[in-house]
Amino acid sequence: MHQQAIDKVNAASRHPDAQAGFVRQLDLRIARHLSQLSPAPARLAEAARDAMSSGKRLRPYLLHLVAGDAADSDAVLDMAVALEMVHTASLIVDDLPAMDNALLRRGRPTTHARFGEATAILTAIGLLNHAISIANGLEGMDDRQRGALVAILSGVMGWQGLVAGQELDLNGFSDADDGGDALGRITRINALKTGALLCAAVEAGAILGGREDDKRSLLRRFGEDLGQAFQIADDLIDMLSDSAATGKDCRQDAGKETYLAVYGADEALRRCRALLASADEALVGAGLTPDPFRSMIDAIFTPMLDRVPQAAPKAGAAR
Ligand code: GRG
Repeated sequence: MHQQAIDKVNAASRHPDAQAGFVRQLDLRIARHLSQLSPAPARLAEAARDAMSSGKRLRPYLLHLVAGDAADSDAVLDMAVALEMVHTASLIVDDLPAMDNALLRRGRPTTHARFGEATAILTAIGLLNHAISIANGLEGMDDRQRGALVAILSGVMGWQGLVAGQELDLNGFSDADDGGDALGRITRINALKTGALLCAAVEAGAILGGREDDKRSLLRRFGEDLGQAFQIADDLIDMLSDSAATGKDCRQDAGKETYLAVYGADEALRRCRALLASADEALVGAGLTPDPFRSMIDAIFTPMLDRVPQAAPKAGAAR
């Protein structure tokens, strides 16, 4: 029933060869980690495997690229699995009836639709826990580096990351939160719910790849700009595309204060391109070879923006 949607999502991802090779390796590593869940109940393990079985793998690939010389190390692959587990847990929770109440994700029934709400919640908690234990067990580094990677993962899940972004996205800012004007509020929510995990991937890659400290702030700007651009593109397809094309429920943002809702589609597209140009500039400034990042960004953004039924500019046109 959902095969058509899966095929469309996979085709739309258009992984360039290098990215496809990494994703194959990553999927094997994910399968290895999820085959070691015993004595977890079989149904819970099946739900975890089902939830983790697809996706564009953007955060793992970012980590791999930023890690440079260490890109193919065991530590990078394991940390990539941990990041994807956190991301997948956040999608499972986001889809729950108490949140977006979505039935389709990654071209498949959402975890609660297939396994029930209770198992979906337990699967998400299990994945978060597993991610931390992977980071705790990383080999080939000193305790300080391992501690920093654990701190990145636990930080991005919590009060300063996904949990905070989701609360503000669903329930808005209270007077005590001081969200500022509409642009300030939108930027903050997007930074927390989307940018934080992309920044976590970039920062973890910088640690694992031994990138110099003086490059870190430019790399952070790269992650932040990419996160803002990604959320605007996601909002565009949520509003203007459909679930047959995206593999997930659309119109989830109706009534929310998004960049698209406040400024309109043309301005959202312009802003998305400007952010991608700024991200590219930061990457070059940080001294990283930009070509594989550009291929990745084109592969992710062009199909997203192409789904917008307007004269959507190509992602690369910003450079
Ligand atoms: C359980 C850690 C945890 C947090 C709970 C639910 C929640 C708080 C946060 C979710 C925030 C959220 C869903 C942000 C949207 C991020 C986003 C644009 C996701 C889509 O990412 P893609 O397109 O998805 O990379 P795939 O499926 O390709 O991996």
